[in-house]
Amino acid sequence: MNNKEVVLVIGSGGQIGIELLAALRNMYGNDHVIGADIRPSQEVNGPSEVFDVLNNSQLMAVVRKYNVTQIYLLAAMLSATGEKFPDRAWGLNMNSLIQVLDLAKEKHIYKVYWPSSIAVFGPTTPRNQTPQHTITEPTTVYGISKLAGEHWCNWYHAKYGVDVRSLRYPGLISYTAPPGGGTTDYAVDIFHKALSQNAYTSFLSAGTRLPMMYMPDAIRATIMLMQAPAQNITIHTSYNIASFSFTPSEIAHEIRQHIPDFQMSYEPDFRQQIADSWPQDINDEQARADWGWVPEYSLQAMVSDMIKNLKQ
Ligand code: VAH
Repeated sequence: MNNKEVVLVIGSGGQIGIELLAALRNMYGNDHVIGADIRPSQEVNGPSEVFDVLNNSQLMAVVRKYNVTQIYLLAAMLSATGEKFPDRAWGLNMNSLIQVLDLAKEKHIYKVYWPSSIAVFGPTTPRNQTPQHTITEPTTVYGISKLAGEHWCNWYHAKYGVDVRSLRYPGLISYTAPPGGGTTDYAVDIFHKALSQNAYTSFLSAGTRLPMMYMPDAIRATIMLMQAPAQNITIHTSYNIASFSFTPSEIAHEIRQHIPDFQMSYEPDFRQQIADSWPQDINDEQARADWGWVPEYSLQAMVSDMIKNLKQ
């Protein structure tokens, strides 16, 4: 491990950021990883900054203050919220990325991680075993911004040699952060409600199958990608990665193995249309071939771990 590495995690207070910050602090040492978010953080294991990633002078000041070498840019507005505030979603998701890519182009930093999403796919994309290269006609502002961002990453790599890497995360499930305005976040909220109320009303219909992943697998995939030798990276837009897919009725069945009298009901809302535009399962053979991706958690293991940790 190069002890001159200084990693800045922008969006360290979010669903991915909380866990990625902890994993990176374990890898590089607490003082070599700076947490940054627009809201103050409760996390005090290492240096942290509060600033708006869209304020370029503040971003530059933080990069200079700590001699940052890598940036993980996680700040984003997710799919459901983005449909309510399209201008803000586009502005945050796009301008933050361009500013960070420019820092790499100008050699202030040398490596960037930026998350994409299965939201780049749309209703015309093949829904099963969705390939790495396929039709991408997203129908949400969030998906449009993630698709545009992927092509910006590819352009900065081709034109300026910027080492920016990206994963198309499926719906992510974790117990360390509350649901955050995502269409897949029913799969997080369901655990909180099952334990507190023994019941949950799903905003997606019973048979809505979506690609999902347990956060520990997503964090491990992120670090595997960023640690891979640059010559192994053949995808400079964003890699498909997959773990398991399930429907609300299937996860309800798994929860009942732990909470037998758990009651599930269904009241689909505007998010049903978003979910119906996304794939049901993803082909991730390119990630497996290029940098050895293999998921570790099964649906059953995820449910068991979520309930165990939320009970604590
Ligand atoms: C969302 N959790 O629901 C995010 C994710 C695939 C979905 O990008 O918006």
